[in-house]
Amino acid sequence: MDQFLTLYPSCEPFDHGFIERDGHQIYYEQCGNPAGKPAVFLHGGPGGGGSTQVRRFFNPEIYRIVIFDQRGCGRSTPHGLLENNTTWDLVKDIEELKKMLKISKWLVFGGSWGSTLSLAYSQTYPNSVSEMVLRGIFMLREKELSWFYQYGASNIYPEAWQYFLEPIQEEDRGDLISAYHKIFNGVDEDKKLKAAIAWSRWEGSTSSLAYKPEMADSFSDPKFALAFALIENHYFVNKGFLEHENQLIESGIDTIRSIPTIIVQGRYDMVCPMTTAWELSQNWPEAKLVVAPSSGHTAFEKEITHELIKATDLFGLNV
Ligand code: STX
Repeated sequence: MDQFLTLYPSCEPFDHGFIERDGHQIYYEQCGNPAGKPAVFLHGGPGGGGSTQVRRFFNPEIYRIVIFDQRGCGRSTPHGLLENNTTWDLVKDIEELKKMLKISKWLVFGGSWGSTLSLAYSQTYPNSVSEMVLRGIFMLREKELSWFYQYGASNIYPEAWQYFLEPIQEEDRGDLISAYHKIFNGVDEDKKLKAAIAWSRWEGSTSSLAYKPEMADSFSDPKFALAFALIENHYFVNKGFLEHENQLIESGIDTIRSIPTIIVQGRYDMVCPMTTAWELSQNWPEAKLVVAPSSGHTAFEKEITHELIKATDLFGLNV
């Protein structure tokens, strides 16, 4: 590929605000064309928050872009709050936001945990979704959590892994998600913060195909790391609050089969290995799977950005 599509120019929100639910103030913003095609961006983690960069995956002349920070993270408050914070709470928030903005259907765009949430949302409210663009597919199944937090990715990034192991005592390393959970629910705030940074930095160190120190550093920011680590760990200990682990990838597919969907997956995604995207597409051949042949996890890999923008441009032709 010679010519890559790149991010659209930066744009400023024409509207922003908060919705209040169950003790959470949930931040949202709208950018682009107020009369354009509605799209909602679902960020990753869970606990990652939105950013000004993610607006740029959409043509601002075509799209009315809605971005919101999921409960407890980003600009939503209280920061890191885990009460009333489940997949199904977030699904309801999305639908509530859509109703409040008087949108009848929207394109749903989500990567990583955002892809999980996109499937949970679309399977709950199939009539609310016009199209989907999904990236770096993550279904929170045991084998996926174990690959990233116990044994797998550890073999590819041993030096980053060493740092991830550091806060956990030798005898507790047989179940690292639980060991971190104990620290996050303990009373030692200093230990909690150090562990949150180690947890978060692991993901920042493994998200791009070529290690980017600035990405590892940005994930180590204490405020970001605390919400990111606590919320991710809370969702993972609870297995995504799913009834069974194949709920979204198998039994739920019939509900959304006819929604036009493009799945973009990096071949060398170390956070969410390609098997999951492959299994999803085997169960859902109507969705188009696009493999970025030399990319890792993040949406900001050159090939992945290209494919995502190609997808939003294509769906942007649908009115
Ligand atoms: N978490 C994968 C995920 O959803 C296991 C994710 N990884 N990085 C992110 O999200 C952000 C870029 C949003 C921080």
